[in-house]
Amino acid sequence: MIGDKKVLYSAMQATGGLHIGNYFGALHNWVNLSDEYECFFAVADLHALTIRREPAELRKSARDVLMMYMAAGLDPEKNCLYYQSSVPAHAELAWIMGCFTYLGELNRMTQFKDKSAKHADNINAGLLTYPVLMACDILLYQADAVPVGDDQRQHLELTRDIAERFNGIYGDVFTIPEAYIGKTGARIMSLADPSKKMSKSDENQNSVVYVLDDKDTIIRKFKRAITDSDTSIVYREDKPGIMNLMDIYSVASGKSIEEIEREFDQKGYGEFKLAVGETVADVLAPIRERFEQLSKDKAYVDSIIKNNGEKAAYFAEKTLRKVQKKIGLPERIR
Ligand code: ATP
Ligand code: LTN
Repeated sequence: MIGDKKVLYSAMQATGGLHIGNYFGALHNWVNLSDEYECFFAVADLHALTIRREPAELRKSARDVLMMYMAAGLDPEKNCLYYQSSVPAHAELAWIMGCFTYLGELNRMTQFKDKSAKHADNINAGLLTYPVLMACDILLYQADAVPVGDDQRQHLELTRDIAERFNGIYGDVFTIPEAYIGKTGARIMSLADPSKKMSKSDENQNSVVYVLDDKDTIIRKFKRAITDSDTSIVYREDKPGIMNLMDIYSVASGKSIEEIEREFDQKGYGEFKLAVGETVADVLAPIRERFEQLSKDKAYVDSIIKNNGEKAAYFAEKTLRKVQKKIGLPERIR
């Protein structure tokens, strides 16, 4: 708790532009929850290092993600929007908590297995210890709730296990966090292959709709989305492409799946895809506009990065000191 509010924490990696999976699966929920909680939203730039990056590109991605948080409606005066790398406590606690995490646990993580297969030439230790750093992000702020997409569920379970293990030895040091996973939009699939999640790193860029894509591009991508040889718009397991489009339409329009089935009864895929494209484009247009305005205001964004980085560090340091004391490390000299 901070004051009388529960704490909410989440982050996104600084890897390229955000797509509608990131937006509808995560960011959109953050905005809806932000009044209720004391919120910390980080740009996970240390996590982004697990994949080799051009320095200029990493710098740009990190800033773009932070501006996207603001453009999507998170007020930086009320929510702590900051760079993970601005707060050294993340990396320090990660070393300590790594000593409370088993190799077997890390080896089991599906994201580790997927990313190792994808980047077989660079299976670095960071890729394996990634969930430990993520756990520390969350635990440093004593977070109660962590809104993420479905793919992060396993990492959240590991976070709880590590925290409970630590608390079991040293007493109640950490709050045990709960994952918050939205009902719709938690798993947006690729438009080219509905068996895979939509991902920035997908080679086929037509399968990914970015928050900053313009209206024509968005509509074109939806028109090309893979469906099936049937014609009816119904939500059924054997129609994964249509299910995905219905999920996207539902979360973008606020309509239920039943309402959508009724709306498109007797109508064809062409009409449906156009409606999905237009609705998504309309939701994203104001975000794009605000993003463009923020891109021009360098001094303002710089001041947010600095002030919020300091605010985050204040809370994170408190937890880190407590942990150091509990485990028997000496008092810090500075
Ligand atoms: P990549 O696509 O390169 O694997 P990513 O987009 O999964 O990266 P992050 O930027 O770290 O990685 O994800 C940020 C948030 O977006 C997380 O909460 C994650 O669960 C959510 N998310 C990512 N992809 C999707 C998706 N396809 N559907 C729903 N939520 C998603
Ligand atoms: N691994 C997460 C990003 C992330 C995160 C976090 C999410 C890093 N630290 C802390 C929630 C809480 C991902 O979405 N790929």
